[in-house]
Amino acid sequence: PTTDYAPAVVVGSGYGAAVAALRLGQAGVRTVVVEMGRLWDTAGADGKVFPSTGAPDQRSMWFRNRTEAPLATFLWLDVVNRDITPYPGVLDRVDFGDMSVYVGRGVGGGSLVNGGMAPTPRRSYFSEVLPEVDADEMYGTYFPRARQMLGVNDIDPAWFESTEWYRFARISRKHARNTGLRTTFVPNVYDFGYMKREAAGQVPRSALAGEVIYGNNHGKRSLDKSYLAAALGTGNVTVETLQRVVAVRRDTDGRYVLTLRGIDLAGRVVGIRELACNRLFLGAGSLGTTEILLRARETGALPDLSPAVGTGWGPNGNVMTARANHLWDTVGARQATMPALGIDDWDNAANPVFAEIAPLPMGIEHWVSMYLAITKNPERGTFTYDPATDSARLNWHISQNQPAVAAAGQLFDRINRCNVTIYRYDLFGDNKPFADTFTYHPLGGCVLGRATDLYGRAKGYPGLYVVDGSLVPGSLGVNPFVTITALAERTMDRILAEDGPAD
Ligand code: FAE
Repeated sequence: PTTDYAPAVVVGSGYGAAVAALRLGQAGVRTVVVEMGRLWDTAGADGKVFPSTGAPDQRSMWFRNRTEAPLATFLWLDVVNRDITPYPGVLDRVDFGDMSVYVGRGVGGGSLVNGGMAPTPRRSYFSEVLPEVDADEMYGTYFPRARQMLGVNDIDPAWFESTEWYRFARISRKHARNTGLRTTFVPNVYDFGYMKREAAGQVPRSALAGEVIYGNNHGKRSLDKSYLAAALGTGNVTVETLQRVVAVRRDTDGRYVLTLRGIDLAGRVVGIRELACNRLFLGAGSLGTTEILLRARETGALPDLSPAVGTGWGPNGNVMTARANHLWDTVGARQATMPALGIDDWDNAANPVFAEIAPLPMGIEHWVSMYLAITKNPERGTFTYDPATDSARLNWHISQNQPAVAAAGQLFDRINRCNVTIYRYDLFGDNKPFADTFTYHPLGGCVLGRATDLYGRAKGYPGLYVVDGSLVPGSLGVNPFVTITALAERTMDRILAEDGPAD
């Protein structure tokens, strides 16, 4: 294959990758971003870039014959999923036995499909998770920088109290208060000003039209509109799409050489090529980056990588659950898709839980209160390399999610007791009130200070960096993208100051 060259290459285009691309571009470094998904900027036959959650089509999922939405059923009926044609759609679900991981695919990574919730972790818990990172610097410089760059904004409390679109959240708040629990507003990167105009009928609807996990057509400041737009604006950054990194090695003059597999929209392989660089920034996410490095170590391509590569993975204690409300506690047929409120019981040392109040926008009154609980699950998974499939396998047993289910159970048993309500058993399959077999928050695999130094430099390989969620050791206590972004800002400051020119 022919070998191209760029001084710096960034793999992936999610949060860590987007920060790396912008800061490299601003420093004048010619940078190529390589993304396995497509660029989401062109409207389909329906005039929209993304399909709605209620009417998913080929654009919704990554090479599937049928959609695999997190809620399998409603009243035990499979009404949610649809048959589709395989296509490089925007949401992927990576299955590893007892654990499935939802990830975004496309220019912008997870920012294209996520709920936009942008909390900053409790400082005390951040310091517990990453004790070697200077918290003064993070909370004084990098968290504020990340929030500003990402366009984090707050909901207008007066509008929240009055709008039918957040009735579901107010009902859950009432039940939390009846239990003596505290709720808190959660900031978001969805433009709440735009959402207000949606409600007023002044602009096309997105969050108020059921759009979220298969992409938002309006209102959300995904990375393609923030960091990546700024990166392209430097004139030094280019993005190559539908190119998957399948191998990395180092040549004799110390450059990193990537093998890229290009596909077309039908998934056919259209080319294999090599791309060499002096500086390699891995931002392929917890699963992607860990797989790339684990494969490189185990196949002998980069044999001196740390034994810690592949360890320290966790699902951020994610558990979903749902409660059935009394007939008088209606949640509303109309629900905004962007969560705006959380039950914050993280300071309960005996049972810390942060539970976001999740919408279930079905266009009908269903009396369901749904939650994504983030718990402090100490269990960790490890990845092993499987030569037969040339991929990373996550070793995670269902029993490892028991601490998370127990913690969520303690909190929601209390809420049910105080409000004389019960769980819903029909939503997550197997008659289970808790969804404990998937996560939206994969974290770890190349943990900061273990697989890398304290700034994401891969141990043993100068010029090789990790910049994404694989650095975070499995748990954060809140939704992770603000932290991933802030850590990447910190890393890029240090690397650009200390590691010399890329050329
Ligand atoms: P990520 O955003 O996953 O980007 C990795 C990119 O690399 C992707 O675009 C991949 O396609 C690409 N890639 C992977 N492997 C390769 C390869 N071999 N070659 C080329 N490209 C590759 O990484 N977090 C929040 O903070 N708030 C929320 O409200 C929230 N809601 C979520 C809802 C859903 C449905 C999902 C799936 C996630 C949610 N998250 C949320 C999690 C958040 O999106 C996630 O933590 C970040 O996107 C992770 O950022 P990374 O930079 O690690």
